[in-house]
Amino acid sequence: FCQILASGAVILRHFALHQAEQILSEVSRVSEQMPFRHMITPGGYEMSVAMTNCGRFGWVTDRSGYRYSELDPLSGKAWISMPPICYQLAVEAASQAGFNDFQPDACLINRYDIGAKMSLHQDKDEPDLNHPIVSMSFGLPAKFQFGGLSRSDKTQNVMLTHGDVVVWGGESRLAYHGILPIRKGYHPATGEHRINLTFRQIK
Ligand code: MD5
Ligand code: FE
Repeated sequence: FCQILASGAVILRHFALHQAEQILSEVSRVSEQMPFRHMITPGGYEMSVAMTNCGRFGWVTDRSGYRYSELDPLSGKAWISMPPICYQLAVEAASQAGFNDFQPDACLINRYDIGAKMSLHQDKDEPDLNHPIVSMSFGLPAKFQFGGLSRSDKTQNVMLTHGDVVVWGGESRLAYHGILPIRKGYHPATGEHRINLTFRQIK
C-alpha cells in the first residue's frame, strides 16, 4: 500500500519485504569486497553512518567535498555492479510513483549502527534533479525527519521500517531530511543495524 507523504514523496510500505533477504545478501556480498567505511565530511567530521556503494557511480565524501566517483577511493577499483534484483525493484518502485524512465546507476548503501544518525540535509549532488531518489529500508526502524525546502521549515517525523520503500521526486526532491539516532534494538534480518539503500540516476 502506498501513502503520499508530501507532493512527490510516496511511501510504499513493505514494498521490498519479499526481496529483503536476497537484497541483504547482495549487500553482504558487496561489502565483502567494498567494505563499509565511515567517510569524512568536508568539514572534517567522521560520519556516524558507515557507507559503501554499488553501481557505476558511488557517492563519496572527504575533506575535498561530496561527489560521485566511478572508483572506490579505498581500493582504487570500480564499484561492484548493481545487483539486478536491486535495480529491478528500484525501477518498479519509481514506476509505481509515476517515474517511468528511471534508470539508476548509483546505489549508496548506508549502515546505521545503534546511535548512528544523519543530520538534516538536502540531496543535491546529482546533476539532474528531475530524477527521483528511491530509498529502501531494512532492519531496525528509524525515525525519519522530513522538512521543507528551507532548513528552518518545520519537520514531520515518519517511521521507516523493514521493507519500506520511499520514492522522493518532484517537489520533495530537494526537501531537507534526516535520520534521528537509531534506538537500541535487534532485528532478525540485520541484527543491531539499519540498512538503507538509495538509488540515484547520475548519467
Ligand atoms: C536514509 N538516506 O534513510 C536516507 C534515505 C542519504 C539519505 O538521506 O542521503 O543517504 S534517502 C531520503 C531522501 C532522499 C531525497 C529526498 C528526501 C529524502 N526528502 O525529500 O526527504 O538513510
Ligand atoms: Fe539524503
